[in-house]
Amino acid sequence: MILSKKLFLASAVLFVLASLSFIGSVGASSEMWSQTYGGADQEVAHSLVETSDGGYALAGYTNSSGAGHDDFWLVKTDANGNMEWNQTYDSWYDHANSMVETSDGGYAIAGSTGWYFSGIHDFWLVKTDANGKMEWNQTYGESEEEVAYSLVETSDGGYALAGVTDSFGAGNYDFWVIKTDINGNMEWNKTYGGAESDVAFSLIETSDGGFAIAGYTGSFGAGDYDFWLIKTDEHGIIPEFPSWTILPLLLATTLTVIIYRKKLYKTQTQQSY
Ligand SMILES: [Ca+2]
Ligand SMILES: [Ca+2]
Ligand SMILES: [Ca+2]
Ligand SMILES: [Ca+2]
Repeated sequence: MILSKKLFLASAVLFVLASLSFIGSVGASSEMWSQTYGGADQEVAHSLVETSDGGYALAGYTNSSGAGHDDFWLVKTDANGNMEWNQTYDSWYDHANSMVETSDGGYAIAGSTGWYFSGIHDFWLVKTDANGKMEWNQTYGESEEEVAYSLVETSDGGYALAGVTDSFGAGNYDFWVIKTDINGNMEWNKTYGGAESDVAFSLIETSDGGFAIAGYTGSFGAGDYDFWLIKTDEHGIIPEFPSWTILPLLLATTLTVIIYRKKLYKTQTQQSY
């Protein structure tokens, strides 16, 4: 009798625990969902942010909507992934690779625009308002391949983009970093690389106001491609041993040698008496 009572109690406890874990799992599953966005042709998302209103923004390209020939595609959803609006941006063949929600509540989207075949793209930067309406756009590049893979809004309100260039630098693809003002006007640009292929995929503004850029290098490292991380100052310059320190160091060394030799001569002269 006592045993069956204990069994009953144990079963009751187990039942309550099982029920609680079931309720818990139902609660957790309600947080999970999936959504698709697109038409009959190709849509590819390359960048995602959680927006300040608790929703999401996705950027990539679409072939189904817009002007055709691949357009930048920005999709804004609510917290459950329900599309609130979407916008396409067309220049030519346009692939968005990186997107940020900007401090004014809008969006900045970076990628490439150009002919379908690789080799003659340029960086393309599109700035929109909070509803995805284009405010301005800028292209950067020359006759060879340029593709932007990474974008940040900088602390001064401008933008920094990183990617690859074949028009400038040491040849055979180099890191290319562009710093712009708040309207996308280029303030400076820098290339980093050697004779082989060097491609930047990610850029951050560092806490000291400089930049760190990562990608792969075929020019340096242990062979084939290696991770490559570059740290620069706020102007994209890699700090080196400052050249102005060389002359004072040389003068100080020369003076020391002269004084030492004079002392030595004096000692030798005194000893000769
Ligand atoms: Ca599709
Ligand atoms: Ca297009
Ligand atoms: Ca180009
Ligand atoms: Ca190179």
